[in-house]
Amino acid sequence: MIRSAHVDTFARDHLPAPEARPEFHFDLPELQFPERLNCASELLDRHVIEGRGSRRCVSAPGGPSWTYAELQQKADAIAHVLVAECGLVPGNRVLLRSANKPMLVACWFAVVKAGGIAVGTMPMLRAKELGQIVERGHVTIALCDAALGGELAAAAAAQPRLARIVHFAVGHGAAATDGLEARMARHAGQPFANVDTAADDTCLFAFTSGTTGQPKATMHFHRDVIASCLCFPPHVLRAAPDDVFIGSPPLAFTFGLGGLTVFPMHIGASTVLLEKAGPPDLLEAIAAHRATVCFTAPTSYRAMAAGARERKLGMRDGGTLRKCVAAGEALPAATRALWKEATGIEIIDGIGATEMFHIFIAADEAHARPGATGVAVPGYRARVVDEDGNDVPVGTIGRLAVQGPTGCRYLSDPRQADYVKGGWNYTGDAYLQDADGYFFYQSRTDDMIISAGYNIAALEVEDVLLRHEAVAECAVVGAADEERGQIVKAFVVLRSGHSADEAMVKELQDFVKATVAPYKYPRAVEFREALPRTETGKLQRFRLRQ
Ligand code: 3UK
Repeated sequence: MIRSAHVDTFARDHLPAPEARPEFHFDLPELQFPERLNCASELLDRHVIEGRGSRRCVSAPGGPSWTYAELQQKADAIAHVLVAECGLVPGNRVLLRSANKPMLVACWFAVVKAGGIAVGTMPMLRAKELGQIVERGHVTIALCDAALGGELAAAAAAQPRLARIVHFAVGHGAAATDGLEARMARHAGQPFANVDTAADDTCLFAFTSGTTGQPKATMHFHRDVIASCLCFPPHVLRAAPDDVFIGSPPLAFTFGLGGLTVFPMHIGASTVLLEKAGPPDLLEAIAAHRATVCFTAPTSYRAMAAGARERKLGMRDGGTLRKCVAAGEALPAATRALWKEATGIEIIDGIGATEMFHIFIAADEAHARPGATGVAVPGYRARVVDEDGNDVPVGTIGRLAVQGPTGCRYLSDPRQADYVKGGWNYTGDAYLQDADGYFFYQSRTDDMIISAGYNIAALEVEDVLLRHEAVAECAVVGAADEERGQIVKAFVVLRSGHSADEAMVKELQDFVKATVAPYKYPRAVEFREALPRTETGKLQRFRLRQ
């Protein structure tokens, strides 16, 4: 066994048992890793050593703009604070609490450099959820934006384990002398020697965004982070060092950590972090920062389309934007078409998962097919299988199973056995594969609607509804029905200027019947002001079903 650098062995002690782990594959020649690897050295220090220290690395509107060398200095100073003042030893968990901003990136690197385990948390979480994370992850130290200190303080009051909280962006006054920046100043200019971690030492816990309730902690190694950088980014995204990345997912979500920090930094590119990244903010920031690569959710592209056209954001129209990645939920063909019209850009759809760290099935611009997610990303393999794990015939709906250089490791959780079976990772998605090998998303395995014996994919009905001019957003679920078992029920958010009345219900039902097989039409339509979403932008269908 490889010698771990972890003095605190909590993570290693709570890995899934060997027989419960997925199989890992390192077939690509570039996926051969040395025994010792600290991913911060690869992503940050390497650029400074190789003479790229003066390149722009991370910036924020109205906030700082740091080069690689500057980020390294900040991260090194924070690493010294963690070790010398907070008593961190390798393997300790450090909770990070902040909106997306450069200081959060510096804190993440500090933890990883020091051999700690970074535990990202979504800014919207409250004391109760933060407490669960502290408890499950045995978290002892936190670095927290002062603006978000209240809920964490409340969590800490109930969790004596969390003994050290250091705040940043405290502002002036007495409290500031205790703040992270004042502490960093005491270590300014002292390089930090990264802890010589094993490639299979855990460097982060990512909590699943949980559309169903109880969060699970996934564990990722230093090696996993770099492996992810070597699959989707070079083979599908193909961004370049001059690209400027931007987007909306929180860095506590691996979609955001990859797309907005780890991927750009792996190639020496730069990233723009937004504290607020709703569609209007993101549009504005793309223009202001001349961003070229965007990572956000399908709904966000839909909401930005009109504005993107007006502002001429696409390269076709003289703007800078050239690559757009959508993930987190299925990309409706209607949204792909709308964005292409508005910007000239073919969206790169990709399915990823917290358990897998990042995207494992995708298609680049040249290979995109409406309605399909894509094919297995080089480095990964994917199959559609039945209940027993056998391949189903082409064109048949089944369960998606994947393997690659990354995979699911829940921190001591019996649900490991639900996600990993026979060495394969089961994402919980129903897919079909066509004769060309393309994977078509159908639904979560638990939200296929079965109505009077018909299998109806919610996504297909949503895609039709989204093509109606009155529909801003929609969600389709199965509602219990005595006669049919389930009926198709649509929750619809109308665009302004349309009235939520019986005539509209009829119009939308007729519209669906006229576009797809009539048995798929929503027998129930309910109008809403907004749809329930997680902080990662994922629709909470279970809340609509209740
Ligand atoms: C769904 C998609 C259809 C799917 C994620 C990119 O979403 C991410 O991670 P989560 O753990 O959720 C995983 C689940 O979300 N999903 C994600 N992308 C797609 N469904 N088409 C897609 N393109 O149900 C999957 O099992 O929150 C996405 C990168 C990193 C991530 N963590």
